[in-house]
Amino acid sequence: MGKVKIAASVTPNRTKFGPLLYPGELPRAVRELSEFGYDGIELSLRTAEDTDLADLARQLESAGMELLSIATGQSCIEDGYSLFNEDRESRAASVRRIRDFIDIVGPQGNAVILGGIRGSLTAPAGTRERERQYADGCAAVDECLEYAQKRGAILLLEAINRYETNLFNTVGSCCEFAAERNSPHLRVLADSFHMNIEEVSMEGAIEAAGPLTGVIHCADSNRLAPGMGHTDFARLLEGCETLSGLLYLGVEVLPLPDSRTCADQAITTLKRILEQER
Ligand code: LER
Ligand code: MN
Repeated sequence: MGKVKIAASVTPNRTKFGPLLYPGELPRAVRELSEFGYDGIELSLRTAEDTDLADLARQLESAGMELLSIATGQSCIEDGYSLFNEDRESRAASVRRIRDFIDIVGPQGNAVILGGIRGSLTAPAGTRERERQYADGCAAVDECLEYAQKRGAILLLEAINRYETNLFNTVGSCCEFAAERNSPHLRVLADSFHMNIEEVSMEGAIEAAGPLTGVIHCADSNRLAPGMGHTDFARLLEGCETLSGLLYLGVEVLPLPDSRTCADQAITTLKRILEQER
């Protein structure tokens, strides 16, 4: 594969979800990220109406950047919608949101992330209700996948740590789910912040996922920009250029001390590592 792309997670919204750069300042995000050499953005949205997407496309084009994916967790955080919700209407609303996002990125073959929008299993463990809830959730994900296949988008199932959800905590569990579907439209998102909590070996998890690895979210151990904590990114990203399914490396970090400092620090760290690998 060619050069590995680098994207930053941004949002037009002032959302409760913390690890996003330039919240509420999209035009500034595009300007500054292109100045630092980012290839694109991962756009975190609550709904498809959150921002003027035609205007954003124009800004990105003139900055030489791409909309590489849409992140979807705000539907759960802000509205309480989730794909594995026991409530049928909540599941249906989640699927509608995902379909809207697929319509935006599908024509370019780009991605929609299934992260926090999965929700959690809430029915008591070991009961028929719990089994039913899991099956209904899987059916909702499959509905999204079927639509992604039709429209050309890629779905990314993200491994998220146990303190946020009880579903798909490890990269391996996401791979298992994806392997059962065996679709080129479903890949796995490996986030270093979550892997640091859940995996025996972070680089081992990525190596085992191999071509199923669609995106790696790069946040340091403290969820700050790579280089601001103690995660060994050189080790984590060794060989990432050979991952045939890798769409980009994502910078999904807390904007501390501020977005500009993080954006600069993250890409400087990641580019230094990628260049050393060549
Ligand atoms: C989203 O990419 C993420 O990493 C999660 O923390 C969302 O719950
Ligand atoms: Mn993430």
